[in-house]
Amino acid sequence: MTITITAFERSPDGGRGLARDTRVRWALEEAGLPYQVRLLSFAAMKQPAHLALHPFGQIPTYEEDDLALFETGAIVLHIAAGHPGLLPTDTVARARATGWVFAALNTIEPPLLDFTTAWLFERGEPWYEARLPLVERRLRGRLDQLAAHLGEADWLDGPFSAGDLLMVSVLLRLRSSGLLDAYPNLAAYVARGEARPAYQRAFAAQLAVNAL
Ligand code: GTB
Repeated sequence: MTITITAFERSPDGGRGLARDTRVRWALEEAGLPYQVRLLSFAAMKQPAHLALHPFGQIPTYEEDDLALFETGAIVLHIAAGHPGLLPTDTVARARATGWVFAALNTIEPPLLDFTTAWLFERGEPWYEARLPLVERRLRGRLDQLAAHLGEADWLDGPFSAGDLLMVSVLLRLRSSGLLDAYPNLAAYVARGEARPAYQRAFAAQLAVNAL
């Protein structure tokens, strides 16, 4: 079985690991699966060959024999379903861990993206001063709840899972804002995720592309 994923030929973050191929690389590393990477320019991502794999012309995609997938959550869940280490085998525990995959992508990531988009890209807009506190308040509300749930635990629900992999990946995007400083347990949670050897390998692999 040959696995091929797609990634930016040149990531806008210069290799800080924030593009979503890092999440897929991390899952593959946790599962111990070798993979190849097809690097794409922004122009190539909008060409028919890539649109046939990803209808929205984005990265990452995942190809394995005759299966082609897009959407990071679906890709991570597919990897997790077939290999130990990312989802519990017990049916109930597995369902709960899957819930955290959706919580990361559906509950935490949207307000986080609203905040980071405003903070990074909308400073020049006439409504910026009014919008930033609004999106920050919404995000802090979710972070308060997430921090309360995590408490002093290492991971969100028992052992490390795909839900943690995606939650840590989502939270990592807050690093430059300093917002996580107010949540020591979430900051420590992110650091625990980053310290995993599989994350380190994934990060190094995407950095190697962008350091070229
Ligand atoms: N819902 C999809 C998924 O989860 O797979 C979203 C995929 C997505 O947003 N892909 C982005 C993309 O292809 C790259 S990851 N964008 C190009 C386009 O839409 O034309 C998002 C991303 C990009 C850059 C940074 N960065 O530089 O910090 C961080 C995250």
